[in-house]
Amino acid sequence: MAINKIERVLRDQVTQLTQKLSKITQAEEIYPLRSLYTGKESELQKALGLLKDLPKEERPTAGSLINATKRELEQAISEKLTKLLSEELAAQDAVRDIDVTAPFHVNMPDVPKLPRVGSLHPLQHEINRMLTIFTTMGFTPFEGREVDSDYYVFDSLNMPKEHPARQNWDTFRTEDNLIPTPHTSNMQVRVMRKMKTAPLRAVIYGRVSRNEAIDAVHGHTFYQIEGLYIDKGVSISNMIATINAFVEAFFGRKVTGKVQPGYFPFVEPGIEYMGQCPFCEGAGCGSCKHTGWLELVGAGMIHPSVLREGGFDPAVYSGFAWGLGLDRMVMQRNGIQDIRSLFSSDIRFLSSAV
Ligand code: FA5
Repeated sequence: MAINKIERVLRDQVTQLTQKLSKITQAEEIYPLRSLYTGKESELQKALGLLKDLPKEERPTAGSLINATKRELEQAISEKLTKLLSEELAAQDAVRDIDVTAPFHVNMPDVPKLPRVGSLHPLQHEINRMLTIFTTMGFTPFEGREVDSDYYVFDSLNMPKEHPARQNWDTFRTEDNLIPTPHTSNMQVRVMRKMKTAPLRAVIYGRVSRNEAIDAVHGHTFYQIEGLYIDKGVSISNMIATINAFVEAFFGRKVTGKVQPGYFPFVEPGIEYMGQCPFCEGAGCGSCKHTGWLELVGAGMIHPSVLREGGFDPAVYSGFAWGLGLDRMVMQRNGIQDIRSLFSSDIRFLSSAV
């Protein structure tokens, strides 16, 4: 082939490619053109193969013509590709609402999602918070027992056999006559015997079970946090101040509290600590059953027989104890309507509750 014929073929290639590129609207249509006009089977490559058949003096001119055409073809392809890709990205950005603070997969829906990372159960999260508050106040944490003997659950707490108050903590029994603990108070005497010396400040968290008719605020299995404080000259006002300080730290705001009499055989006197409902501030709402108050804690001054059972002389020492219902406080703090949600395995609830 003569040099002018090669020149014509190459010019024709440039014209053809320019026309085709002008009609293309999608970046992906360009890739086949690239191989057609610059790949191994292209006219350009064939022209290169013909160089050896040209007269020697024409070869440099033909060679630089082929190289110049190659650059021209590649440049046309690359400019068009860049233009189409940036138009496509701009179009995607226009319809996509970009949140620059979000994890990357939120803005890039085509990218596979990051694996789900687990989180603490809402109850465990709140147990940790409560324990942090109490340890900051100087209390030593203990874990309760889920199964215990008749002695620790009842007798040690001033409830001998046939005591009618045992019915308040009706529960189940194993065949070996062990009791799934109905309250964390079973740990009181055990902790007193373990710590032995005053001042004694202990907080016990545990899962408890009761033979209970279940509803939105009653579970058959729930959590309690028990507290014990024993020293010389401990008074009921120390107890109320301690509970007040905890409740305010837990809810993160000032909570008006009130105390009303309550009966528990292991304390004298016994009280129920009511907090003004944090949702309606006393006006009355669904969360507080329209009373304006929430029963937060059962508490009282430790009964002399229980102190004695734990190894403390009631003539020298006094102290207070409380038992709070963790689930109910978590419900109140987080606006959770039904205690059963805390035992469900609904991942949407579990990952959003706290
Ligand atoms: C007791 O269990 C006493 N041991 C508390 C105590 C400890 C009093 C130390 C004095 C000294 P009570 O049965 O009221 O008390 O339960 C305490 C708290 O547990 C209640 O205020 C409530 O918040 C929670 N609670 C009781 N029953 C249930 C239930 N079925 N479901 C969820 N929470 C419950």
